[in-house]
Amino acid sequence: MSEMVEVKVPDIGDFDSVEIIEILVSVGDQIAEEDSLITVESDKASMEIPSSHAGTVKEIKVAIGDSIAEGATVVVLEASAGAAVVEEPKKQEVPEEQAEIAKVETKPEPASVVETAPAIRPSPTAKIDPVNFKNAHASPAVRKFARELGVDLSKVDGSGRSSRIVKDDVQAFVKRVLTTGGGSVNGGSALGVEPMPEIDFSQFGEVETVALSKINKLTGKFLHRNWVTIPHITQFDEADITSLEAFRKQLNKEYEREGVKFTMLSFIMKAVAAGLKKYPRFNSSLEPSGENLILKNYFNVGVAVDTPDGLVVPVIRDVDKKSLVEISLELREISGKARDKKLKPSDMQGGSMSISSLGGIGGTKFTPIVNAPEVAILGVSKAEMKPVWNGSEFEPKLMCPLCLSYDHRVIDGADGARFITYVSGLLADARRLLL
Ligand code: CAO
Repeated sequence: MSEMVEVKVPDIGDFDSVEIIEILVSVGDQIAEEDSLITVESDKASMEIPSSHAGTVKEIKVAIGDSIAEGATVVVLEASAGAAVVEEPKKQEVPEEQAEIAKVETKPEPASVVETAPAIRPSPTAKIDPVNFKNAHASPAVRKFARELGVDLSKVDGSGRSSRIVKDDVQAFVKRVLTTGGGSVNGGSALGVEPMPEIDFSQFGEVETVALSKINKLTGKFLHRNWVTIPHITQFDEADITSLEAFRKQLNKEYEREGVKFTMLSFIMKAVAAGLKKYPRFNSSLEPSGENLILKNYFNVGVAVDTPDGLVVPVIRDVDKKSLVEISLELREISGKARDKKLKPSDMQGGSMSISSLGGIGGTKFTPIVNAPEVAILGVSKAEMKPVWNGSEFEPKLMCPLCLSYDHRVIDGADGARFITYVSGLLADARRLLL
């Protein structure tokens, strides 16, 4: 007759208690002796607690976040017939991070961790950076799983506690790569480029290491993805905003007492919303399968805001329906929220197209990166007085540089030129913005 066995935490070395960060089995699972049950983490290392018996999991006695010590019951098993019932748990060595990686391999690891990956290897040139892989926040079981699939864990976003990478994250990453045709499950190495060398810059002079902010790291990943996966074109133009600037100044005087300040950006947002109405492909997203285009009937404009922690892009909704006063007030409110770190994730979702305005800072032109899943972004640089030929003489005009980057899979060059010409035409004749 089968017997119920309580599997307990073995001797875990120097630790009084360790925290459970992952539960690797479910009630009803059939497990073999030595199969991992949970992952625990100390301040030095993470390790898996194996089962002392084979059998069926009947009850799980612990939860993620529990602190447990030697002798605590982890699961209750119905031991398989004939399985030896061992009363004393086996001693579990606490591995260092390096040892932990080696331990999960079934055969000795060669110099580069990538060489053991057998399953999905879409690119023969694909390489996993062993240092980044080692530093990823994931349990040994997840590392093993990732290595089997050839996934570079440093490219995977973790959804577990403290951004820990769990098995589902690895599966979602592989699925995404396969459906978007990203080429390689270990990211940009499908491009066949060499990894960046690690250089000790202190050999050249004094240096300081500064941690990137969370926003820096997140935007860095998204921008990198968008830069390498979207075929970008940037189309330039200059809008004559001479009369618009005069109108803006007049409005600012009129609305001073009401506390409303109009910047050029509010007008540009209105012009972009009008451009999206006229050229609906600019207000779309490409399905990840590449089969369909999703056209949107809302006109929400994202605005890149420079904050001390990095770049964020809050979205102002229904710009087509809002007045310039409403847009100006909302722009001030949302950029203030961005700088005070008060934006919610939903404030940054649902954009039709984004605007990145560096007009208040300077520079003549730049090539903004499309904020996917949007398909276009308008860059705005600093307006300058320039002599413009009117057919008989040069006239001084305030010219505002516009830089339209778009996804060439969705938008043809001719439409890119039409869109930017339309937007700069609207800005040149402010009355048309009211239409
Ligand atoms: N040409 C000339 N002057 C301009 C201008 C332009 N295109 N755009 C703005 N200005 C002026 C404004 O009128 C204002 O001057 P006054 O005070 O005399 O009226 C001044 O520059 C400062 O404007 P602002 O930058 O504070 O306000 P804004 O509405 O133009 O922009 C915001 C708001 C949030 C977009 C901006 O503050 C910001 O963060 N910009 C940086 C965005 C960024 O980092 N983009 C790069 C992303 S990488 O693609």
